[in-house]
Amino acid sequence: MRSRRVTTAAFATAFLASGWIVAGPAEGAEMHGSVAQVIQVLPAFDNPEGAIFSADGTHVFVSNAAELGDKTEGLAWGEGIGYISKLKVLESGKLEMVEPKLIDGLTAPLGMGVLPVATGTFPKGTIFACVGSAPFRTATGEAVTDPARMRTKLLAFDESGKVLGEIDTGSGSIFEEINGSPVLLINALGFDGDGNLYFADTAFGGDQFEPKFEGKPGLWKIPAASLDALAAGEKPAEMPTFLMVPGFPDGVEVSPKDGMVYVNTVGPVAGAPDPANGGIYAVSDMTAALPAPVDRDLGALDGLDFTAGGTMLNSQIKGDVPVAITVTCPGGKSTALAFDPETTLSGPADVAIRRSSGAQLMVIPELTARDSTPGDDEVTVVLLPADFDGACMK
Ligand SMILES: [Ca+2]
Ligand SMILES: [Ca+2]
Ligand SMILES: [Ca+2]
Repeated sequence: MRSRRVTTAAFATAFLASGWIVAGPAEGAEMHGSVAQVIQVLPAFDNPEGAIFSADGTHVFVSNAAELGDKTEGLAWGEGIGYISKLKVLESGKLEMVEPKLIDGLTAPLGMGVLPVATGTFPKGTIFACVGSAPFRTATGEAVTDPARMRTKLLAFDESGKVLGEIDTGSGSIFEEINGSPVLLINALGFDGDGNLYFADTAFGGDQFEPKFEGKPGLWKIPAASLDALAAGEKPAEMPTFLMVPGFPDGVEVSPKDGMVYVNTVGPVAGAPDPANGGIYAVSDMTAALPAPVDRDLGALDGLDFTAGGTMLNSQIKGDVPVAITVTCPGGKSTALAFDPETTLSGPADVAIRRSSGAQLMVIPELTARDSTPGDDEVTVVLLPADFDGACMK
């Protein structure tokens, strides 16, 4: 590849151009045979990027990335004004706000994941969130050029909002020691069943600093046994490992079906070079070469999650691509998700699915690009009918 460089300006321009994405019967696209029922649109957020269900499925946490909108010319998250909301899942599947700002004062909270096992430091069910990413500016829109001020990290908290610890991935961290670049855009994370943590660095945003620098887009693995040492600021016995992923990886999740780590790419949203042109990779070995993508040419992918039956759903944020959510049956090619009633999604980002038998709830945060009115951006809740995974067999 000639260059992996993409400018913050290009990223922002693409977001500006991406506009509103209309989800519904996408012309020409093959549709999945089971239709998502839209049960709620909740306009109560500020550029919501990520959603996650609590371990017992009774609550949903939403990350509000707080993009600055008309305070800046280019896309930038506001330093220290991002937050995480807590909502309760009602019997109907609808969500009810419990605490709009459960955790406040964050920069660019994005994807989240739930720890499936206990470590010495973190109880089972601890929520980890990606925070601190570039591109960001001060809350009033002033430029930030000191790279030391970029504190990307994994923030760990419990369901009451109590912060239990954090793992530094920014300037001077072990992650920079390993591959020569601090983590620039820590976008999403997922755990496997043993508690190993995987996260994606999209690595946009190095242009805001002086001197400018290029990040390294790719997938990181933190062994479960190393979480505590890293949170204590110590060198772990087993170091994190890095796998370069071209095309600017964004969403990541471990399949409950085959145990592989799936990661998608968002590069095309910024016109950035992406050999998969909005694709999905399945990784089983962090030390082997990246395999060919399992699917490609899907637009600009953001979120990624699985149903109980191992059906994969990816969200798509490029405005000129009509399919907003793709559905990929195990071993199959991707189709489009249809909604009833038809709905408008404004940048569907890091989706969450509550895996269960019967109908499964899916929460879709809409990142709403460059929005200037905080507090009214949407999260859409849909029900994937009981026959959703079964429709893969037909
Ligand atoms: Ca905003
Ligand atoms: Ca994302
Ligand atoms: Ca708004």
